[in-house]
Amino acid sequence: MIPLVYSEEVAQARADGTPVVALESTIITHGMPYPQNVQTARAVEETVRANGATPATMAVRRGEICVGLNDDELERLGQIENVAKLSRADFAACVATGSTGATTVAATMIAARLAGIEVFATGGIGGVHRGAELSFDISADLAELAQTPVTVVAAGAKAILDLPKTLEVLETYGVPVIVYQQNEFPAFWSRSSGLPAPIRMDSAADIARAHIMRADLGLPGGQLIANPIPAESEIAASKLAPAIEHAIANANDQGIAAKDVTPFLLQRIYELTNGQSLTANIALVKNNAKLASEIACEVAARRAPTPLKAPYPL
Ligand code: PSU
Ligand code: MN
Repeated sequence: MIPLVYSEEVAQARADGTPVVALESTIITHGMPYPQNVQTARAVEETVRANGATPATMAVRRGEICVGLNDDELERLGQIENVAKLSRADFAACVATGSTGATTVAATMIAARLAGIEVFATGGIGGVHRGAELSFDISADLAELAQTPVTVVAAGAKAILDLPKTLEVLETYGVPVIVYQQNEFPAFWSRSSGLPAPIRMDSAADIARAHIMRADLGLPGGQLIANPIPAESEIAASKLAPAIEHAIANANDQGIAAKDVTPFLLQRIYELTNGQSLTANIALVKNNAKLASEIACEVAARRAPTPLKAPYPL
């Protein structure tokens, strides 16, 4: 038996057949400081509701896979320290031993598939780290996108990563990388990366159609939707470059490795930019939640033909 536990509002949405958008929890526990992490998580959930879908923040709590967290649970998750960061490799072990953990993009996709949720919003995905030719540090998020049928909306990938290599690996794995409404792959805090969009789409309806066609064709895996940060919130890549270099040098000096790398770099960049990186991060996550909700509505409309409402035409 799979120990899935639904929040009240997600259970209701499922009963009603209305769209649900998955949200991850590692961004709360390892991606942002308290209390902004909890405030952001709540604001993102509100954005999903305001755009016609129901939010399902995923986590594992004492061996239960939570599909949706209530307000108290979000608050507690945001406050606890040293909570595990779960990816594909440690997800089953955490559930089996009755432990607690926050879900990364990879683990959230796994939980979403189990719960029948097809669309997921986050900030940025994990990818190929700089120097991966020596460290072999490539996020399990990429392999997950290759095999789990969930459409993930992110603001591209962070410039802490090697973006050209990240796109190469996604292409090798056959993951569609669809950039929303521009011709350039976005770089998280900035709208431009200098890299061309592998695919461009301009509407949530087109993205939903591609998601459904992929399943119909029997192609495994999901889609990565790269949604540029709103122009008024972006930070120029050149402005962030020194902080990124500095953070990566610190990580190397301190021998930070494996799953500690991404949280360490995010925290260092937050400190080095005096919190500016966080303001942009919050804006882009909300922006992604809006697009994901629109896509989820379009997918739902195509999956279940709307029954005729009374009075029926004669
Ligand atoms: N990138 C961000 N913010 C984040 C993460 C990545 O801009 O919070 C988190 C996500 O949960 C992502 C994970 O799935 O880090 C990737 O970690 P790793 O590189 O160890 O796979
Ligand atoms: Mn890694």
